[in-house]
Amino acid sequence: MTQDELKQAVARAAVDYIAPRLDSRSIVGVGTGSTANYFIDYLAEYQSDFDGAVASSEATAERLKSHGIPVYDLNAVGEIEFYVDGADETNERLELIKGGGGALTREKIVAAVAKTFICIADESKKVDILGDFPLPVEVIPMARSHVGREIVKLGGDPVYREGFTTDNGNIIIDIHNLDISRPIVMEEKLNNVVGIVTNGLFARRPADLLLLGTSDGVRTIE
Ligand code: ABF
Repeated sequence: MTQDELKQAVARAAVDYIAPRLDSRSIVGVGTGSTANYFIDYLAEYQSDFDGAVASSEATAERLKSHGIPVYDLNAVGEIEFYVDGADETNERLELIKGGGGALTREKIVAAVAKTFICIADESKKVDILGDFPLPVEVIPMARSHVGREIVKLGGDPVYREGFTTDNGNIIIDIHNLDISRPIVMEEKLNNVVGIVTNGLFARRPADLLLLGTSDGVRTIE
């Protein structure tokens, strides 16, 4: 199977998992990226079975609306039962690196609100130790140099993502060669750097369920 077919398989598996658990008041949190896009397309088949969605990016909001799925502001909804999103890397404990697409801040907010966070990923994303994928951090533009220096103190190599502005009007720095052998500790250290809005480690709040696309089928890990 191609990587794209694996993404489609996990997106389909996520819809199969949540569809029977939705009712007319349910709000679904929806992530960003190519795997999440397949999820949106399959979720649209069930749009009469739930109320609407909260989107983790402008791009996702547009795609949901193009299918006729109502998109709500997070502040206008009560509970989010499920948040479904992809990842750039996952380890066995379902701690993740996210933010390759630059939507990490809104993704982390929706994940924090959701009762169940379902991560959908093809097997290329599964690693023993996080960190081969450069860790994205969203940064207030005026703090760029300061944050870069703090990242060097933490042992990483900061690389400014040229020509990219987040949905929140900020910049992204990708951290290369960072030791993420203790993901929660590193997430908290980065949380303490003034000027970083959000870092792409999802370890304090990992996924609850991972649907991993492999050539032998979709593996469920919890
Ligand atoms: C988002 O999309 C991310 O946080 C991650 O950066 C990315 C994964 O992309 P894809 O599904 O296209 O591989 O979920």
